[in-house]
Amino acid sequence: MSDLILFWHRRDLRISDNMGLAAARQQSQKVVGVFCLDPNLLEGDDIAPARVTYMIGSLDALQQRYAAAGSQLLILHDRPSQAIPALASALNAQAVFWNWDVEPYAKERDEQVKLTLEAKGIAVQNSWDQLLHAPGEILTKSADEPYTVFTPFWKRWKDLPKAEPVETLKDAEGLTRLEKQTAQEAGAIDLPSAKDLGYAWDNELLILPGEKAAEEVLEEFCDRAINDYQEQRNFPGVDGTSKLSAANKFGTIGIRTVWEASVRAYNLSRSDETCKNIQVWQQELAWREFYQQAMYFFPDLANGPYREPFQDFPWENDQELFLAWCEGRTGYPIVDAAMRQLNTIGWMHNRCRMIVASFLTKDLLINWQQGEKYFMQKLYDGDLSANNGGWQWSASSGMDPKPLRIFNPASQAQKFDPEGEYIRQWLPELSSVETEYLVTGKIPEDERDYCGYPAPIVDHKQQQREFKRRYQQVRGG
Ligand code: FAD
Ligand code: FO1
Repeated sequence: MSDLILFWHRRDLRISDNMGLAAARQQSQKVVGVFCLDPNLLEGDDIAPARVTYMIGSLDALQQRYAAAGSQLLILHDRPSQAIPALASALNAQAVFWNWDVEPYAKERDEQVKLTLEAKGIAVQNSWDQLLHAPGEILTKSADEPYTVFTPFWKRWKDLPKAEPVETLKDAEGLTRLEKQTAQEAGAIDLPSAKDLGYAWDNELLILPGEKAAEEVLEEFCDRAINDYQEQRNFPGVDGTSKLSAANKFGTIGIRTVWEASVRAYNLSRSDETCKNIQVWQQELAWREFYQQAMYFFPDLANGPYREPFQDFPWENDQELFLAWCEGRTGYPIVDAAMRQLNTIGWMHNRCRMIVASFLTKDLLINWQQGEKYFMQKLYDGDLSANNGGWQWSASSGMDPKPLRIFNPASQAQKFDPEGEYIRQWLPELSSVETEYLVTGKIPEDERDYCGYPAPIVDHKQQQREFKRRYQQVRGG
């Protein structure tokens, strides 16, 4: 057996600050990367063209990084349980390394691959990489159980020491580079485009793919907006958030690097006010970890509501209303602007994700799982744990202790888009309508007709009452 180690990338599409890759590199000079285009994932019905485009662009960048480091990233296209062991055998590798993931599918896939490799006498080594604190590291003091409420989790999470970024292939000269023929014989293919995989996306992506671009976005955010984050993050018309979500999802940046940048900004800040702003951003990173540890310990979250009574909620599920929501034709300007943003750029501001999710569930009485799926079909940062967590929070079906939260679209717009800037940006047909009408949603009928904009498809007050009635019913109260 050779001293070659294969490193299998999945949602860690970078070389820097990669725990598993660093471990592989420590053990051998000969490290070759591999990514497996997985039909189980790519042929699912919850995939967004924008997300696959970001992923493929990041793989292209990663191949270049490997080449510059004197090694290479091989691409396979088959079921991992078959393709990874076959490649490891063909290359006579001594071991395959990868980073663990929290998702139910990942756990099952990885177990199969591990068993097949070990049956062939090929070693497996795994690391936690995508989280600052791995699942199980933070458990309740009283019962040693996973946290199901965010605030106490955050209190523990923020005070625990965090690992520094790890060095990986900085000194990579002299790594193995396989002959093209050897790689091909072992099953490697050229990287296809997202279009070749059936996911055409012609619009720009919110941020450029790849490791270098993610590092630049982080740096730019720390210079530009982190100091005002708390004040700015709620206004969808303001560029006040990091836009790092797809980079965090696909690991084009290491989470330790992200954390380190926020600590650097904190140490440079000159007022308590700025420190508070930065800590609010760090809290969002903790939400990401909270939802991931929840998915790890409660995989059933992926299949339905956390709160049992919600399994029998009498949803209306009117598909015409659902279609109007998807296409941004509800007659509620803030909701429609947000859905058009999602459909156009594959990203939606967090405030608006909460508004449209509340609207779908509490105004249209549609099962949140339909919204969850639609988001996954559109979001370039779509991530099972964060998306499911956000939807269960909005639908009041999740772990959140303050369950019944109903957003009034008009008050939300008045508060967070007071000049109607965001609404006008995404609903240009309403650009000449007075701000007052835009934010309250009460556009006079003749103006609506003139602009070709629909009347509200439901009455918020009435639907709110109806939702509450049904909610009491399932809770038996
Ligand atoms: P920033 O405000 O700069 O936050 C920094 C990072 O923290 C983000 O990049 C992200 O990785 C993480 N983060 C921020 N807020 C949350 C949160 N509430 N939960 C978990 N992680 C968070 N986020 C996703 O990454 N993927 C999703 O599929 C997703 N779906 C959502 C669905 C709903 C219904 C809701 C309410 C929220 C969802 N979020 C999701 C969370 C949040 O909206 C996005 O992470 C955020 O808008 C991304 O923009 P940003 O990178 O500029 O965030
Ligand atoms: N990971 C892979 O290893 N291969 C893929 O083909 C792949 C496609 C993909 C598409 C959309 C998406 O959101 C993620 C994708 N990922 C892919 C990453 C995926 O999140 C991880 O593999 C998880 O571990 C799966 O549970």
